[in-house]
Amino acid sequence: MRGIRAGERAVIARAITLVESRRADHQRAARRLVQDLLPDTGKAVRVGITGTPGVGKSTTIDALGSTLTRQGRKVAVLAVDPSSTRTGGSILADKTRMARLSADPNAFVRPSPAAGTLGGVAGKTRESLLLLEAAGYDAVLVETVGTGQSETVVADMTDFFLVLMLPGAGDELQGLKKGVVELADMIAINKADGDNRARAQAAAAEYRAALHILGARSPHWSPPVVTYSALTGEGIASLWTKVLEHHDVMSANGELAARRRQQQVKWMWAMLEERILSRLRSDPALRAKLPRLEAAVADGRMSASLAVEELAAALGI
Ligand SMILES: Nc1nc2c(ncn2[C@@H]2O[C@H](COP(=O)(O)OP(=O)(O)OP(=O)(O)O)[C@@H](O)[C@H]2O)c(=O)[nH]1
Ligand SMILES: [Mg+2]
Repeated sequence: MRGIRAGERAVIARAITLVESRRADHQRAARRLVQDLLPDTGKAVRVGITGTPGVGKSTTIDALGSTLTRQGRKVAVLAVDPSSTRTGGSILADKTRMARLSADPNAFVRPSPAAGTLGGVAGKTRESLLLLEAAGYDAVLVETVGTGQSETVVADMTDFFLVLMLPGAGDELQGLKKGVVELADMIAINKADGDNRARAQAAAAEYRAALHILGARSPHWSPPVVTYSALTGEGIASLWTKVLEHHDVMSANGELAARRRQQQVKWMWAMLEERILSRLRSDPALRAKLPRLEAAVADGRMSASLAVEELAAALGI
């Protein structure tokens, strides 16, 4: 615990490995560790970053993170990607895409926990986030691929949700359809360089109009739409200015604290539901009845509600 508070990287890495382990004794130890460190958590700015593959998430995090460490801040990068595997080529690619940050002593880059359920992966990422806060990281950036559900779980563990977009037609509506824009605290259009500048501006105007129609999520914050280039670094610093502006406003009016409280309780319920569900699925009384009832419901011989009634009676609930 002392090693974590002192920010020793090797100790932090080992603690995260403990959090990610599936072994029961490791999980017990991890729970104790997180609980003990809880008073030291909560001090980082937590930022979720999403966008379709190739939008430039890794390049953006590398550029943004390096800007922050140059200012003397400590930056941690986590990821939520339930499809990833630890040995996969994508992580190797990410390390090279985040070349500067990976070699930066004031940055800590951790790939997504190995494949599992989205809930499981997200839970581990949350606990790693708390460890990194206790270790003194000022900013935690959580990256996720743009695949619907994982965006919601990352929005639910961060203070600020940054949605990256590409300049170009069609892309705009795609984002709107997925409902991601409704989660956004800011939309940033990347690759606004070279020939893309004008198209990026046009896309920004479209998003501004769309956001205007959607209405703001908070009475105190209208999500800005900005353009930047992760490649040249133009506009990178002002991305962070917006994040801090949001942090100041939301801290002052109490919304940040309220959001975190809600997130914590929601997380508790999500874990409880997952636990109860897995207990239910392995219940012998349920397993004995399930094949027959499932077949009857599938064939249309039995109504779903009657089947549930019979299962619930067998379980005594
Ligand atoms: N022109 C230009 N290219 C960029 C910019 N940012 C990223 N790229 C390029 O876009 C490609 C994808 O960038 P990544 O950072 O790997 O994108 P990603 O969103 O992390 O992609 P996945 O991890 O596959 O989801 C790379 O070839 C980058 O060099 C930019 O601002 N301008
Ligand atoms: Mg990437």
